[in-house]
Amino acid sequence: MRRAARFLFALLMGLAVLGTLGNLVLARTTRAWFEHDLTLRSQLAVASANKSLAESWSDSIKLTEVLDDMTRDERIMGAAACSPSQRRLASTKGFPAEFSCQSVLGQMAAEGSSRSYWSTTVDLPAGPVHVSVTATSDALGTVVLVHDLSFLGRRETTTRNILLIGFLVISLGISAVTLLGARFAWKGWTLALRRALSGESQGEFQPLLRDVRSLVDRLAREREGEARGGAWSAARLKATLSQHLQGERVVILANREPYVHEKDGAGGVKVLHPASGLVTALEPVMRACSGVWVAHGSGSADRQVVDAKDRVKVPPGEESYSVRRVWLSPEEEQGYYYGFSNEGLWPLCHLAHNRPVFRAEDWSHYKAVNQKFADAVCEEVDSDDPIVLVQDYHFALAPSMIRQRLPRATILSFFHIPWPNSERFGICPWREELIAGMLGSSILGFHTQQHCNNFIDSVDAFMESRIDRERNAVVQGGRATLVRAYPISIEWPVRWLADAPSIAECRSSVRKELGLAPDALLGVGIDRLDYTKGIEERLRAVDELLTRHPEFRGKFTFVQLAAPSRTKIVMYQELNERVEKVAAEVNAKWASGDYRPVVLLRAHHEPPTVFRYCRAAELCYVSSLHDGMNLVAKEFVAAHEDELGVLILSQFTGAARDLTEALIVNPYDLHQASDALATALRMPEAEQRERMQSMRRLVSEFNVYRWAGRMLVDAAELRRRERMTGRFSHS
Ligand code: ADQ
Repeated sequence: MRRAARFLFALLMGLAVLGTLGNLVLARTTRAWFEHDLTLRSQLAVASANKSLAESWSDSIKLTEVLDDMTRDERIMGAAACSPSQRRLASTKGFPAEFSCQSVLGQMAAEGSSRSYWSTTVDLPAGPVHVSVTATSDALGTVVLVHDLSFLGRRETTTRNILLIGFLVISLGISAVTLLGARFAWKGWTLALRRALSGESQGEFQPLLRDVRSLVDRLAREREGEARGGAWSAARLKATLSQHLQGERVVILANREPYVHEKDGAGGVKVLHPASGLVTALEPVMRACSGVWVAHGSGSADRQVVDAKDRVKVPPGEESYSVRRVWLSPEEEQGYYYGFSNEGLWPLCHLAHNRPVFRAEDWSHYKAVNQKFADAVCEEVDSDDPIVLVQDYHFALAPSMIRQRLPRATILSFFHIPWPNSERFGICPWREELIAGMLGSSILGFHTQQHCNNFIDSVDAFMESRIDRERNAVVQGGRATLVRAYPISIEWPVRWLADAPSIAECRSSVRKELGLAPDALLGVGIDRLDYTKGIEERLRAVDELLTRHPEFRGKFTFVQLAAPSRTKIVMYQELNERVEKVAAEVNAKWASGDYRPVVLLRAHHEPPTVFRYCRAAELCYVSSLHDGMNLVAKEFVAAHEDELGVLILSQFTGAARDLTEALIVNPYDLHQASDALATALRMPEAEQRERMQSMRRLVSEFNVYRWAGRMLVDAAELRRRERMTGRFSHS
């Protein structure tokens, strides 16, 4: 209705402008016509009186009578007879005092007119007049006639009013017709669209409309969910699970276990939280969902604490779900984990310039271990259509293995690392088997759309299958695997921050611990010691900062927490040595007295310590050369409820797509990175606050519960559809 009113208003305005312009043109034209008419009339009047004029030309009284006769027409105000020498011979009473023979004929001469008649229009105080000069036929002189033009004004006003009314009537007519037409057309169009959206009509817009429909559905679902459930939280995830999946038990398959039991060396057992992004993200999800986490039992005391079925209840003291441990022989661990997963797939998927190593025996172990874990999953499920979350590149084959035993399972696989382009992926000798294994999934998730696209391109390049680009799905044997981007995140609020010391306490305790001055400027880096994380480049950027920005020498220290990782692999051992060497070089260059620019803490740290360091630091530099997401960046943001601190983030992390208020850098460009360090250290508090507020808003909203929730809701939707289309026979 508002749209129609706006349209009508615009139409009327348009017509009003048109009307005004038309009126102007018309007024000018009619005036020109009237003036031309008056000139002719004047000539006619003089011509018809020519004889009388000639007879009385020399007698002023008679001449005045003749002129009086000529001015009987009420529109002629007055007339005058002028001699060739511009003298007034006679004139009527009404001849305006403003004119004389001299003035009129003078003006005529000034305009260079040599014709037998001439006319002009003059505005007198009493109104406009038309003045015409006509020569008598026998060249006795000229007659000046002055016509009253005020009637012309009146006539123009009348004409304009009639015209305006006419225009208004026409405008209203046109508007009404247009509105009616538009209404019918809109009605028809919306009806057609509605029919198309509801799937009634077939046509070339169907694919596009299907996309629109699913987007609308999804947005509506999300909006409805947001409205009903508020922000994503553990409670909301739990509620979503029971609402959409009738509280079905979730089984997670991941190589790394969420709790590692280690011998403490004094006959006791300690529990560790592994330094792993996957665990950081999934553990809170499992707390919310309950169920079973199937993982490799890697801790030295893991066997001591499990029951007869290799299960242990966790989290310690707040038991809400089970960990099912699978044991691997050293050969299996070597071949499957260190070999194919971390010397083959890890460098294959990360652009960090390390060659993947593919060994046939590693591949055999990889297949066998995937089968072993798939079997363990099948033992843990409590129905024949369970929901299984398969995690990461260690288990590319498990989805199809699980599906073979449980054809009706809903299998959600998530790759925590990037997927390379098809050309790069093509160097893997077992590329077809890997893809076929992954296509056992119902939904296959990556952090970014780019990784999804790369995967679909790889399928396109190497597999016999149908790619349904409308749904972003791969169809094989009538079964579809949806390929979707689900950017991962951290829990919010972070459990470890609930009773963390204040930021001021963290600042002073960390500085004391590191032997730094209380007002020292502190930067932090927190990673597994992995060549994809760009730790060498990071320490070199610190060196560059001190070289190019001398004011920070003696004041700025960078502390690197580096958890040893995959230490059995030569590449990692070499990295370890290189990082130590770079740290020593930078320190040798810039250390003085108690001051050290780099503190390298090569150890695993429990989450409370990780967060204490995050809170103590002015800046955090994440310099990954390639990273699926990177959760440390989000943890640093979460740690700063004071809204201060600056995040410097590599453009090659998935996180850089979300956290755009970080200082985004190319970690290979040491000048740029060192300038970013300087910018961060000089950044005014107001700017820090602005950036941090915005990043905190994003991380709090797009937290890991949302990540899991969206995947599970998509899974529920898939199950509903499959039940409707008969793939599942029970209701
Ligand atoms: P990771 O490569 O492990 O994860 P990241 O996302 O940064 O990388 O997560 C590391 C986790 O380990 C963080 O929670 C961090 O606090 C912790 N951590 C790091 N160093 C530590 C240390 N020295 N001591 C103790 N804890 C430490 C993979 C992908 C990422 C992706 C995640 C989640 O490589 O790109 O973000 O999975 O999908």
